Amino acid sequence: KCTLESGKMLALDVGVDASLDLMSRYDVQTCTTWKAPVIWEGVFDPVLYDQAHKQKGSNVALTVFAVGRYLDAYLGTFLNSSERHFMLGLPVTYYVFTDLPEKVPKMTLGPQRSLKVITVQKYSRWQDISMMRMKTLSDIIESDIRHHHTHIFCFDVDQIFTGRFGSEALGDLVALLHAHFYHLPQKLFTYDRNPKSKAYMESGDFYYHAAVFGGSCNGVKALTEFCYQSIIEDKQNNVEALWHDESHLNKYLWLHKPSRVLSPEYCWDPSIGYRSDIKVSRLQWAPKHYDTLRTS
Ligand code: 2GW
Ligand code: MN
Repeated sequence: KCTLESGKMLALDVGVDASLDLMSRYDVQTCTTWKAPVIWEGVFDPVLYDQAHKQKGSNVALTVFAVGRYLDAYLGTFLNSSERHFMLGLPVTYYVFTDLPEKVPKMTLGPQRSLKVITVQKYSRWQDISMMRMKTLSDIIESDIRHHHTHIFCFDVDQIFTGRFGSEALGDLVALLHAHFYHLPQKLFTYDRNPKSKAYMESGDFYYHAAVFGGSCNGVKALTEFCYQSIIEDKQNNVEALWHDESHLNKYLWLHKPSRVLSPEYCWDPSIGYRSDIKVSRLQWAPKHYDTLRTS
C-alpha cells in the first residue's frame, strides 16, 4: 500500500531508521504513482527530519527575485517571515536577485543564516523577468550554490511564510501542487497546448506551481537548464508558452518525475477559503496589486 511505502521512503530518503513510526492521512493522496511521497501535515515527524538533516550536514540556499516594484512591495515581508519559518535549525543562505541592490532591507538574521544580494538586469517585459529567472538560477548554481549548499529552494517573492516550511520538504527534485488545481481533473490543467511550443503536453501527472520548486543542486540545475533552453528555443520560433516558465516547469516534471511532492499547504491561496484537507498553511500567496504593480 502506497502510504506504507511512502512512509518507508520518507525515512530512507534522509538516512534515518527505516522502521520509524509510520504516520498517515487517509483523506488525501500521500504517494504518487511512481512512489514519491506527497508531504501533508500529519504524514511526517518534523523532529526526525530535522535531526537527520542536521546529521547529514544539509545546507540550504533560498533564491528569490525582487525586481523593480516587487522589491518594495514584497521582499521585506517575505524575508521577515522566512526568518520565522523556513528551515529553522539548518544553515540557510538567501540569494536575493534584484536590479535595486541598495534597496534590499538590512536585516538582522538568525544564527547560521546569511544573505547575498546579486544584481540582475530588469527585463522590460514581465514575462521575461519571470522566465529569465531560469537562466540566472542555472548559472548561479554552477558558479556559487553547488560549492556551498546541498539543497536549493526557489521562490516567488509575492508570498508570506505562515507556518513551518522545514526539512521534510528537502529532496532531490521537489515540486509543489498548485493550490487552484490539486483537486481538479487533469483536463482542466492549464498545460501549454500549443504543439509549436517546447512546453506542449497532452497529459501529465499534476499541475505544479512554479512559485516554489527545489531539490539538490544537480536536480535543480537540470530543471532550470532545461526550462531555460526550452524558453530560448520558443523565442527562436516566435512562440511563448501559455504560463511562461511554469509551462516549461510542468513539462520538465512530466518527463522527470519529482522525488518529493509538496501539498498545497506549502503555498496556499487564502482566497480559496476553507478546505477540510488543508490542516495548516505554511506559505501563503500575498495579495496582488495588479493595478499598481503591473503597469509601467
Ligand atoms: C511579474 C508580473 C507582472 C509584473 C511584474 C512582475 C515581476 C515579477 C516584477 O516586476 N518583478 C519581479 O521580481 N518578479 C518576480 O517574478 C518575482 O519574484 C515574482 O514573484 C516572480 C513571478 O511573478 P508573479 O509573482 O507576479 O507571477 P505569478 O504569481 O502570477 O506567478 C506564476 O506564474 C509565473 C509565470 O507567469 C511564474 O511561473 C511564477 O513562478 C508563478 O508563480
Ligand atoms: Mn507569484
